[in-house]
Amino acid sequence: MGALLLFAAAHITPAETITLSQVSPTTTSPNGIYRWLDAADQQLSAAFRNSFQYSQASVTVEFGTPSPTFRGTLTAVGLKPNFAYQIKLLGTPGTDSNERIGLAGRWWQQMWLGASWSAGWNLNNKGDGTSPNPNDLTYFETRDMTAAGSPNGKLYLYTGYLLLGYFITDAAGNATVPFAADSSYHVLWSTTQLTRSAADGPLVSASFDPAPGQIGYDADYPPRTVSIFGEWERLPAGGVFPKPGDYACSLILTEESFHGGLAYSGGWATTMGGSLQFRILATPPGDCNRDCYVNILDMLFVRNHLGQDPTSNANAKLADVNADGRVNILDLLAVRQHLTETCR
Ligand SMILES: [Ca+2]
Ligand SMILES: [Ca+2]
Repeated sequence: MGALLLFAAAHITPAETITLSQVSPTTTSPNGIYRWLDAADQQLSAAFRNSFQYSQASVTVEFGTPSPTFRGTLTAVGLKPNFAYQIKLLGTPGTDSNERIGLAGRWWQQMWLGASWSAGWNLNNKGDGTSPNPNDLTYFETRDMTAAGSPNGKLYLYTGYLLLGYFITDAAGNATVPFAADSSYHVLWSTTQLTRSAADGPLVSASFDPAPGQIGYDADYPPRTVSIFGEWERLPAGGVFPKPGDYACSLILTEESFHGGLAYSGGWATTMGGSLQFRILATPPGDCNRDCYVNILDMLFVRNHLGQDPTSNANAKLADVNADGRVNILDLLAVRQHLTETCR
């Protein structure tokens, strides 16, 4: 049976492309202050501060839909140079997509003050990484509380967002970044601030040597190599997938401010964004490699992770087909039960 199933056609995902445009810097930011330091905390020039506009940059996002994982490639030209950005999915409050995004990511909470919504804040208790996340419990406990006169009749306005990827631009402010909504991050850190733990996202490094005349600089700085990583929000990195379904939401780029207290450190300003629609397919039980087919490759996948702790890494979690906390022969049998099943 193996040979036939092994050569089942790969799942074909049509591609779509959107172009991002400048959006309000206060989106999921308490103050929306722009950052004018590169990823090594070196100051960009006054001339650049006075002339740069995100409306001058060009960012396109190509993504596949329908697909078992929302994934694609972001191509940016003319962002800030040597600069760290977050890639986020952003929900529209009150929609199903918003709730699914928040349940994979984070919650931005605004309170009705009688005449307007508060600027807002993040729910910030991610617990130990197991589900349910304490922030989700707060969301469920308070999302239906009412307030007379508020635009939605509710006391709180919840915006779900998912920090799913990150990158550093080159000296021209350009970047080409493959991304996948398979991880959930809290915020980014530089390795000069915090040591990356095994549970955090991958290191992204960049080397640059700014000098007068380069875009954004009028000072000569020494060569620097910067490494950043995403602090985990939900575990495991590489194994957090938004629920299947139809999504109507936005994809946004946020400046990473690294909790800086320096002049021009910024405040996680949102820069550019665009609305998009996509469908995340439900993978069948036993489709460990998430290619939409249950076949011999999934049996090999389980075999390669036998004995591993499903909480230790994303692949071991995917290999625990019956979700009993162990990867063993029962998972191989579970895959066999679902052989030939496909995505819905
Ligand atoms: Ca598969
Ligand atoms: Ca198992």
